[in-house]
Amino acid sequence: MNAPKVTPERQDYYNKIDQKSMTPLWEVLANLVTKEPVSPCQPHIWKWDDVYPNVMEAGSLITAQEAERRVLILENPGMRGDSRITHSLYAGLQLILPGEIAVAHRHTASALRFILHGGGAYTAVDGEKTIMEQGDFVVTPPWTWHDHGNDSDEPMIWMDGLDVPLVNTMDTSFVEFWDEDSQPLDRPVNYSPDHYSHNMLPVGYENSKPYSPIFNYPYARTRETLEGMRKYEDWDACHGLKVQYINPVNGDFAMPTISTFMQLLPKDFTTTPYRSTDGMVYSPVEGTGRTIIGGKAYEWGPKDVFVVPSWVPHHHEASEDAVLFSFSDRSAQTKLGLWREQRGNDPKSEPH
Ligand code: 1HN
Repeated sequence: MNAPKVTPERQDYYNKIDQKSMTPLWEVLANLVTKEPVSPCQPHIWKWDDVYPNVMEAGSLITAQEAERRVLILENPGMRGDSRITHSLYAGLQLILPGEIAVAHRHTASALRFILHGGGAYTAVDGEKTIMEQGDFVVTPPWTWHDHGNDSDEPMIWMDGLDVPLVNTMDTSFVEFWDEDSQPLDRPVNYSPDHYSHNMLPVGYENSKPYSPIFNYPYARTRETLEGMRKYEDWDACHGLKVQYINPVNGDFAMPTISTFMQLLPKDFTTTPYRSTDGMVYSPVEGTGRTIIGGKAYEWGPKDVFVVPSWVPHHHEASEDAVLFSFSDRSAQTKLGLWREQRGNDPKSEPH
């Protein structure tokens, strides 16, 4: 549908109502309600070898304490200045050097950490500490106190993923700071995994919270899961072998707004084209390959980060056995009844 013709009388009328903070819907309707998603998000890859020296250089310019969080934002080239990697999500690379701490605070935004480099630093979440290793997926749910510290002897770098743009769209941002640098711990390390990560729950356990009681999903167990499942070779044409991280209490995603996944693609596997309404941020953990996004190839390897925008057809080609972590806002989209996907490139195939 084209917008109706703008006659001089109509223009005069538009100018008049403009003074009263009104505007005609028929002039903007086609841009407002589009036939399919139109995103300012662009496909992009940040190569580890390229970004790593810049992240390390920040370590000599500012302390974690002074910065509050020493992070380089991965800013989508289509939305420079907006602090976002997709339209709804934020991502950044955080550096914490040996002996440093990142002070305790809490906010309504949900956060994930995906550990890229180094090991042995900790995150404390609402009174419990977890030690983080490469490939671990760590959750900081909305409004939980969290601080980080590095008691190891090596720098640690992880990817932060947050729903800040989504939270800000809804004008629901709050932040609070703990009086001291670190929060007190009232449960021992491993309390949560010992209680909730073995397909069992204490009798009478109730979780009224909209997020998982587990806040570290260690890579060793994720990898073991994928390795167990690969024996059956029941590869999904679009995803190879892709699993989602869940809240063990109700099977939902680990957080209310952000979904996280891990995926195994065997050597020489080429997936069938696919698209979904959730723009997806990937970070390969093992192996090399390429992803063809909207017709252009993006070559990836371990610790790179790349982004596939909403509704852009893409497929993966693994050169070696590859393991890819990914996250998106699917958890929010499914709850709101918005999420759609389309498998294959048959134009007659209806999205569902
Ligand atoms: C935050 O709280 C952290 O806790 C990292 O490590 C990145 C980006 C935006 C807003 C809050 C953290 C963040 C953040």
